[in-house]
Amino acid sequence: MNQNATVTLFIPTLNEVDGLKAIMPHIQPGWVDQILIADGNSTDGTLDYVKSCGYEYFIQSKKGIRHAYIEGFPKIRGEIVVTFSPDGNCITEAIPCLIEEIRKGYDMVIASRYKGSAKSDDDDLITGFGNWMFNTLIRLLHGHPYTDCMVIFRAYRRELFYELGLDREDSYWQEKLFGTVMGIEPLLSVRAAKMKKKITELPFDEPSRIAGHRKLQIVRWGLSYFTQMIYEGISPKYRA
Ligand SMILES: Nc1nc2c(ncn2[C@@H]2O[C@H](COP(=O)(O)OP(=O)(O)OP(=O)(O)O)[C@@H](O)[C@H]2O)c(=O)[nH]1
Ligand SMILES: [Mg+2]
Repeated sequence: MNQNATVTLFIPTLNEVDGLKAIMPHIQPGWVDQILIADGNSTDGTLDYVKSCGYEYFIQSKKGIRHAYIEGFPKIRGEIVVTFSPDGNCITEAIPCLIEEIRKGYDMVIASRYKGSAKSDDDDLITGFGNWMFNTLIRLLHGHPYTDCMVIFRAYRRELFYELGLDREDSYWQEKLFGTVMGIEPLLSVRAAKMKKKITELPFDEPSRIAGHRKLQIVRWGLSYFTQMIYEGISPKYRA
């Protein structure tokens, strides 16, 4: 990846107007080449705010967080994508640091809430344990020592999304067993590890959510991701 590689900041939103208002002014326009808001049909004024700021946006047609990505990726013009949650969980100053690592040649860099002295004020015992368990599974099954395989805040080469088959419906069959729609980050992490991609993590704290509501479905997602991790452990696909 060259020094001039272009960057898209990809921001999924679902009823996140208060977070957006607080966080977006801290993002310096010069950091990225495109800001793309992927909205999941918000009803709290998120879109009014997005439009008033003139941000590029689209409204996803299928429900569920991963469809924001699958429908959004063809609209991403940057060669590097930074995925960002505008709910107060992601420290904006980390954005240029993540981009710099990809420009150095990494395929993916994660803003880890658990590397070194970094800490999360947002995770609770259950989500913290889930993250630790999935990191441990990936380390045991594929040898990659993630400290934070679940977090949304990360940067990667845009093409990695396609190279790892994250755009494919059949990559997420586990969700049907549990009646939900999964996110993409755990699969991105595990397949990047299986494919021996060049991955790094930088320590960044995760402050608490500043407003709005958590959309995470702990039980359904936990079960879906667990099934997905075990399946990826035995599947020969997407393995270097
Ligand atoms: N477009 C879209 N965005 C979503 C959807 N669900 C959540 N989001 C947004 O994605 C970002 C991350 O949300 P989640 O991964 O659900 O995390 P959270 O609700 O903040 O939960 P925690 O961070 O674990 O407390 C937030 O900006 C949400 O508004 C969805 O279905 N579609
Ligand atoms: Mg959050």
